[in-house]
Amino acid sequence: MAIKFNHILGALFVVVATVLLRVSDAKGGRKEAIVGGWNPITNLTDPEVVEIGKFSVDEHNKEAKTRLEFQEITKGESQVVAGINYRLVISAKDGDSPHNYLAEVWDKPWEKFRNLTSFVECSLENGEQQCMRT
Ligand SMILES: *[C@@H]1O[C@H](CO)[C@@H](O)[C@H](O)[C@H]1NC(C)=O
Ligand SMILES: CC(=O)N[C@H]1CO[C@H](CO)[C@@H](O)[C@@H]1O
Repeated sequence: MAIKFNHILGALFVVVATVLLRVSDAKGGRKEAIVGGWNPITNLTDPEVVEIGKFSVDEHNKEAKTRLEFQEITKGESQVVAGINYRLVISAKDGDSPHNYLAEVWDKPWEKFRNLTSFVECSLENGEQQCMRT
C-alpha cells in the first residue's frame, strides 16, 4: 500500500506540475475558458462539489490528525485533466473558530479514484485571505 501510494503521489506530481505550467502559460492572458485550464465553479452548493469539499476535510483530518469540521465552500474552480481537478476554498471549523483552507482534489469517478493533492490553510495578507487569486 505504501508503494502504491508513492506511485500515485508521483502521478499527482506530474499533474500538479502540468497544472502549474498551464497556469503560468495563462498568466497575462485574459481569463477565458482554455481547454485544460481552470474554470470557476458557479454552483458551490452542487452536491458533487460539496462532496469533494467534505472529502478534503475528512482526508486532511485523517492525514494531519486534526478535527476540522466542514462548513461550506466559498470559492472553487475545476480543471478537466484525466478526470477533474478541483481547487476549493473551504471554510471549516477548527474547534470553535472558523478557518479557510485551500484544498485540491483529483477525482476520476470511473476509476473510483479520488485523492487529496493539497490542503493548506489560507494565509492572511493585509488582513485579507489570500486563497485563490481570481
Ligand atoms: C445548485 O445546485 C443545487 C443542487 O443541485 C440546486 O438545488 C440549486 O438550485 C443550484 N443553484 C443554482 C444557482 O443553480
Ligand atoms: C479516497 C481515496 O480514493 N483515497 C485513496 C488515495 O490513494 C491511496 C493510495 O492508492 C488509496 O489507498 C486511498 O484509498
